[in-house]
Amino acid sequence: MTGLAHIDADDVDGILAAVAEDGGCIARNVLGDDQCQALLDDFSPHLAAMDWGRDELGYRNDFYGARTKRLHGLFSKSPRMVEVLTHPLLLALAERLFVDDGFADDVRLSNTELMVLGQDQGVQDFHTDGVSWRRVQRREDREILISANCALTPFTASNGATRVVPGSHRWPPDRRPTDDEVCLAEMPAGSALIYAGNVIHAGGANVESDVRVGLYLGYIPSWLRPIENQLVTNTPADVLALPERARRLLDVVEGGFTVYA
Ligand SMILES: O=C(O)CCC(=O)C(=O)O
Ligand SMILES: [Fe+2]
Repeated sequence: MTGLAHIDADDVDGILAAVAEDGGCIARNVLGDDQCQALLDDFSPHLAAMDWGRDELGYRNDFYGARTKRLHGLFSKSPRMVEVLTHPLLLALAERLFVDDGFADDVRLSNTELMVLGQDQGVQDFHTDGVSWRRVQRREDREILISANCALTPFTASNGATRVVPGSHRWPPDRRPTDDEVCLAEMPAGSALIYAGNVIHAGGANVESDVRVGLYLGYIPSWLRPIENQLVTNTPADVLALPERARRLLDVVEGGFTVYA
């Protein structure tokens, strides 16, 4: 299995072609070193206050794993999140996939999640992220989700780089990958794994003492229900203070109902 293509973040056409062909690729230079560090600094007190294997509300989630920490409500935790949310590459990808041909009038964020893998976290079960809307996923003959997993620390073979199955976005629902069909999303900090909602993937295993930190953002057509309610996970005043484009991405639309989107 050849690896995922590595493509510069300003090559939107190249990234879209790789997503169409393989179901995903690595976008280079999405975030700068200073942005990665500032985001890590902003999130670190929240991570320090959490136990491994439990979410912020104290619940276990077997799908996530026992040696991971997952943070939500990221807009109240870091003022730098708005730059990532409105990153020109991520908006261009979502608009080209969902808006340009009239599939939707606009795009929305489904959720953001800080995905921290600690030492001894094992591999995650293979899945697609589009399965969150499995009835729509089955019905639509196209992607309904485009995701970015931004590396805030390097992703390596031994610290849990995401496992991706190129081409699986076009597989029948019951096909399972064999080991030789799996690629690792190894990348330096500042790169991002860009992947389709229908592509099979899973978090890798971390056998290192350092944590692996991925910042996930998923974008959907505006008529689909986001899986995170940003007005619940964040302090509402923080969301309302964001610029208009960002608020709209978070489904805060003045006088509007998403049903018209
Ligand atoms: O941690 C990762 O690299 C991927 C995690 C993932 O795919 C998920 O939780 O949906
Ligand atoms: Fe996933």
